[in-house]
Amino acid sequence: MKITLPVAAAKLRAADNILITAHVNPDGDALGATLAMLQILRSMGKNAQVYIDDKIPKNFSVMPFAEDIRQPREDEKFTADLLLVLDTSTDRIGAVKNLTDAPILNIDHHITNKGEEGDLYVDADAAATCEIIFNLCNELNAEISKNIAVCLYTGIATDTGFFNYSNTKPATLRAAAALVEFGVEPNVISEQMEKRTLQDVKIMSAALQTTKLFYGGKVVGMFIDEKLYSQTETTEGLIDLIRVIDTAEVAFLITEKEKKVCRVSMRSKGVEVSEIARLLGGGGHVRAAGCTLYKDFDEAKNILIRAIGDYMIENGWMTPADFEERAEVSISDFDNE
Ligand SMILES: [Mn+2]
Repeated sequence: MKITLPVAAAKLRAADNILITAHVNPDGDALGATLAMLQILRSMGKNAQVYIDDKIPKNFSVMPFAEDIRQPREDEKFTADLLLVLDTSTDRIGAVKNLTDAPILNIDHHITNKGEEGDLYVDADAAATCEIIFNLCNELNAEISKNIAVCLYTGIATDTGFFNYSNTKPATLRAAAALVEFGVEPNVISEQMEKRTLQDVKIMSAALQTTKLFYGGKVVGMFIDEKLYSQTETTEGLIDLIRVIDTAEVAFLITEKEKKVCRVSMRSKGVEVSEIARLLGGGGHVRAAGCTLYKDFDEAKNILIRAIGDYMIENGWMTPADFEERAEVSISDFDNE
């Protein structure tokens, strides 16, 4: 059921033991929101704990209280009277589901979240879940410490591509400005998030070599197979290297995380990739979305490219001539020019 922000705040006030979680494959917004809520709820005298069913990418492990995040063990239980699910619908929290049967409070900014389970506060105009949590602080009369501000700023900055994407609204920048007044140093956060090992920079180069154009260049894709994935610390930011290609309306990154588990990220300049992701069992935002295909890598690639093409032709984003032009052009084809 959909609820308002004041009702969400009342539910948090009424609970004493709160389990906080976010989606698997956590990003800066998921971690910023959970770690900010951990501090806010503890400052209100609550017993709060963050569980995430995944490992925490190295760049985010510098966030305040990141060391407090637990990964659920098999058969583990957590006594809670509220399960707070942030930055995702309730079906992407992995084994955290098994930790408790507590009622669910879901706070999210994904347009595809329909609130199938528990109480949902969703604001699809918010650039990040962290922007919603910033507003929730007002509802809760919670003081924003520097550590809380750092978490919230990191989430807003990473979900907006450091205030580059179309989800950056006046309210987003006002929230960010307030967080800087609470002590955030934007350059420090940028440096932490941009940091890469030499190995990862080399992986970027290898990943770029896999780039291919489809449908007359309207779609561009990058392909990380299991071998390449096993050498990389993070695939964060890889899609940004190709979404800038001038002809591309849609950019995608497909990563074979293990056999028959292929993670897809999509970005667009306007095409509703949230719809394409939804058709493939995922979700997200209009211009940034993703899904997981439980297929062999080659089959997953074909399904994805076909689904993007079908959606774009049905919705007027490409002509039949573009669609016919399935010939792939690869960056490596230009190597010896
Ligand atoms: Mn988010």
